[in-house]
Amino acid sequence: MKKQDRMMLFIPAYNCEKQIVRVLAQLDEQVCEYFEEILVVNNRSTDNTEGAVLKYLAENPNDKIILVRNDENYGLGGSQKMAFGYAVDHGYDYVCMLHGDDQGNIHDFLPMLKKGIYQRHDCVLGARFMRGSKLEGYSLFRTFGNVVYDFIFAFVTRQRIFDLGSGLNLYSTKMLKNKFYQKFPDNLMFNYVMILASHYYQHDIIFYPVSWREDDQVSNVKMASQAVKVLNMAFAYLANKEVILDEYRDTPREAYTCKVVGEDKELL
Ligand SMILES: Nc1nc2c(ncn2[C@@H]2O[C@H](COP(=O)(O)OP(=O)(O)O)[C@@H](O)[C@H]2O)c(=O)[nH]1
Ligand SMILES: [Mg+2]
Repeated sequence: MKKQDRMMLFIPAYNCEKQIVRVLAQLDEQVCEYFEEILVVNNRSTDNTEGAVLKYLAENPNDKIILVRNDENYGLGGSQKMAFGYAVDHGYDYVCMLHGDDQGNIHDFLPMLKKGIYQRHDCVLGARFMRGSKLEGYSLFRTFGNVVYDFIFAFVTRQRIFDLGSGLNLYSTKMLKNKFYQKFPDNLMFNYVMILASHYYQHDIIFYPVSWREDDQVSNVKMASQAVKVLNMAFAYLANKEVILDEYRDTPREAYTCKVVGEDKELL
């Protein structure tokens, strides 16, 4: 008999005091059944994100949820590196990410988890631009821009791409163990380089349609400047695959660590 898969969820959170409680409210019994542990990763928010989580937990105790704070602001990519390292070190088989700003819904992944689809791939990437996806509050221009970029990355990586980086993904820790991602950008471009890396390292990725909404969230993606950078990255990789081994970070660091909020306990 196959042993039970050990799975954890992490929720990167940065300045989303209003949205994070709605994300926590998504974590009902049905969801918690799949995850042994749920790490809410406060990436040094400057608003009351942490207070909002603590208040929610005081009112709705859930002993699977642990609130941690990164030792520095690591960006979204850095927060993922921290959580990936944590998942590997703690013996998890899979690590799932759900953004803390309540644009996605973890319930979209439940049928996929139930069917065990993740067991046959290195990662399952939530896709906003695929048959079955649902978008709310996204302009036609933005959707079109994303689809064009998906095509460009598909051309570069010779596989179908339906999203360059949504906020709901699941990774097998087998693929993460060697830390191939360590020098990837610490910012929001982390996931774009992960797509290029899937080609370089021949990861088996699949896309799974999810819903995504934008209502009261503030996107930090600076669209125009990022769009150019991302394009450059894709074409640099097309020209020379070995660029994937380069240093992509502005501030290279040795380690990505965090502590449990309210305790001095080092978690990594
Ligand atoms: N922008 C940003 N987001 C972070 C950071 N650390 C964690 N996050 C979380 O990462 C998620 C994605 O960021 P967001 O700006 O909403 O990007 P987008 O939704 O992809 O347009 C949000 O849930 C943030 O709370 C960080 O340093 N910067
Ligand atoms: Mg967002």
